[in-house]
Amino acid sequence: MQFVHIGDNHLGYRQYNLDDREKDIYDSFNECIEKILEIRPDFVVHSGDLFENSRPQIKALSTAIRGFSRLKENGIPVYIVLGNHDLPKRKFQETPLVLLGEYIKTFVKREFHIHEGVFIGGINYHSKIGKENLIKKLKTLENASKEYRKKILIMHQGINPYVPDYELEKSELPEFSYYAMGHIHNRIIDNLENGGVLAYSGSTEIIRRDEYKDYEKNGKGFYVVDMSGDFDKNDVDFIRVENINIKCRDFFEIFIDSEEKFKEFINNLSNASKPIVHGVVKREFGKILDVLKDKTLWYNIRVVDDEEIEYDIPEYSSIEKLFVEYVKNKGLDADFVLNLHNRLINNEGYVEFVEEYYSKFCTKF
Ligand SMILES: [Mn+2]
Repeated sequence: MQFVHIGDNHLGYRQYNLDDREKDIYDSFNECIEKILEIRPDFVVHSGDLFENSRPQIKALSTAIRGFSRLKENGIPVYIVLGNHDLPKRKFQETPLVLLGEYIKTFVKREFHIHEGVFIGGINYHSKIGKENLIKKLKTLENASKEYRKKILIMHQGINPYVPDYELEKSELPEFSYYAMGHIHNRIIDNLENGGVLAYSGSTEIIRRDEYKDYEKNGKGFYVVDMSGDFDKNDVDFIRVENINIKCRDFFEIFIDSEEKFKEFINNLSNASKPIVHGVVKREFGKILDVLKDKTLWYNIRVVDDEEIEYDIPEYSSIEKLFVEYVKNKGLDADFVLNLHNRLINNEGYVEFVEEYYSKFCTKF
């Protein structure tokens, strides 16, 4: 028995407000669908954030519909949960997944599905405020899955210790054979003490610039999970997870303070695919901007004078960690503050986000 684990496609996302980046995101999704059709798995589990937001563009919708209908034509069912991005922000809204109803199996009206003897449980995204409900659902799935040997749990959550900001502890997870996780965009595979395999398949394109490092190291795409065999308790070690990789847009982080580095960078810029370039350049190499105009899709360069040269590019992940710690020390909800901050700088859905947050405290809002 073999299945595909995919998630975090963020269809509709427009990085730097560029048409090309919106298209990159669709292309990477389509490439994944092609590869899944070649592999012909028994089914697909999708761990959420199919869409960038709960009111996706028509192009995002039609891309999803086309992709999933092709899987259906080929007899490959898709089991999918909602991520924080595709979850509706208002009470009476419907999720965009209702338009895909024909092609997918969700966990909106039921907690689990059985696919040829395999238990597939799914839980839509829960924010920290919904923690109690999340734990209750885990308990329900734990009880319902007791009699099954092969059991998959699909979730879209941050888990401690994989991210600094999380909703769930690793120790709070009930026993499953495979945890198909979404939310963290880097790839993570962890063999748990209970014998299960916990895996984040990562995003299918570079949604945030700091994901490029993981893309270089671990690739992006999806997993093919092999759970063949009898699968009595001693067998769970034999879950095999294989990376299937696709090509994403290149992101370069540059620091140019010598003729050598300047030449090396210029030579490496290929004409074929235009990268995105961030970085710092010493003023005497400012002419690099003319090259970047033609040869990159987008760039953001800081030109510095000699006395500023000590500039060190800190890792985004550690800045985020520091920020979360700072906010937590102030006694604030770090999840809310971080999320609001991101929405404000990206100018997306912050009014709805705040309304949703407060509606949880004031029922008459
Ligand atoms: Mn995501």
